[in-house]
Amino acid sequence: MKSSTALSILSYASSVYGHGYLITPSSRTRLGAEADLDTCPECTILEPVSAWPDLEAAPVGRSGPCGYNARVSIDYNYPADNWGNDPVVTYAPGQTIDVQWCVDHNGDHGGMFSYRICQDQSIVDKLLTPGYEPTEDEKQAAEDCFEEGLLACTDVDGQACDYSDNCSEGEACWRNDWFTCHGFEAGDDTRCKGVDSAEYGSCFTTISGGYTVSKKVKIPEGFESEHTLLSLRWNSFQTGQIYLTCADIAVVGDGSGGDTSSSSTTSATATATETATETETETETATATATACPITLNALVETVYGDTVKVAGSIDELGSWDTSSAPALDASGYTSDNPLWTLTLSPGLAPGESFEYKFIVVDSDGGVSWEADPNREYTVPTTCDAEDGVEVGGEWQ
Ligand SMILES: [Cu+2]
Repeated sequence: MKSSTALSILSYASSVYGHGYLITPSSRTRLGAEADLDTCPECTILEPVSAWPDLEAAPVGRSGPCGYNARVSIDYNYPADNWGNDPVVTYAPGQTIDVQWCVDHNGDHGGMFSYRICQDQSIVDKLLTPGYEPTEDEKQAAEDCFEEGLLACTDVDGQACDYSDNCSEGEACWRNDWFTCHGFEAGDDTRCKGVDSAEYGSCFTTISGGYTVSKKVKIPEGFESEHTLLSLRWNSFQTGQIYLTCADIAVVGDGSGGDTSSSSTTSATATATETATETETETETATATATACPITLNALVETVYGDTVKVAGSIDELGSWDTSSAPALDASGYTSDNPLWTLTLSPGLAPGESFEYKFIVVDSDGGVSWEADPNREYTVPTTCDAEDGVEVGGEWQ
């Protein structure tokens, strides 16, 4: 269905607050909010522009592929103290990953959205250089590259890819390689919040509380980068607004984070190869050690936005009980039904090695909550599949 109301609604666009931003992987904007520097992460808006029906028509201007938040005068297109200096997560080439953004209750403008990766490192590097403010031309060149690197909905096996209810066949928005929010006529489950139909407040916004919007995308096969960007572009249907946000990620042979439904044979092979290499170096010192065993630590714990779950334990890999050295688990598989935080130690630990550990929750102010006694204990089995490894942990205790 095509609606003719888009243009008339445009006139009150500036008075409609709300909107949205990328939360998984953790975007620069999210990090800005967590650092209390950005008091409205959902307000990084490119406006007023033509956002519909041609999704790629509007130039990005100063917003660039990572966004400019005029409300707090933050340009997210280059690193600052609290974002942009390191990848927040590592994926593997060809991996299917969970991605999620957060739409504000008062600013759910419907429309369509896409995730993109620019494979030209020299272009992305312009957005990765601390202190270097990219020009509008450089931002646009980057945006053009991101649009070329669309991570199509249709690239993920089994994922439903729909056309927008607010678009008619023949219009430029009639495409299902982008993701679509629901139309405006579907009762209460409308628009972007209708994608997940998650609970109110399932993610953090400052205006009136948010709803998650979750999808899967596939990292391109054969693409690797030690530091690159994943960018979200959401084109509003209701208003002349586009929302741009990006997250710093790495894409390398074995990955380590967001490991959902990783079915890529290349990544499995890469992991096995690296494990073998690592083992060779270990055997120089340890005699006749079998291959290292990858240990996946799973914690089922309900957290609030801004919390991080970490694992502290008796061995170096777990920070030797020092909470500031404890590695963080990854929440990219977290849902309200299955509040899973996970971390894989890879290549892993030596068979027979024993350790103790506890999960901890670190809140956004740095406060640490420990699991109850006793410590969890684990001994790595003497036989271990070097690819699958073992899983330990469980529900918060
Ligand atoms: Cu808005």
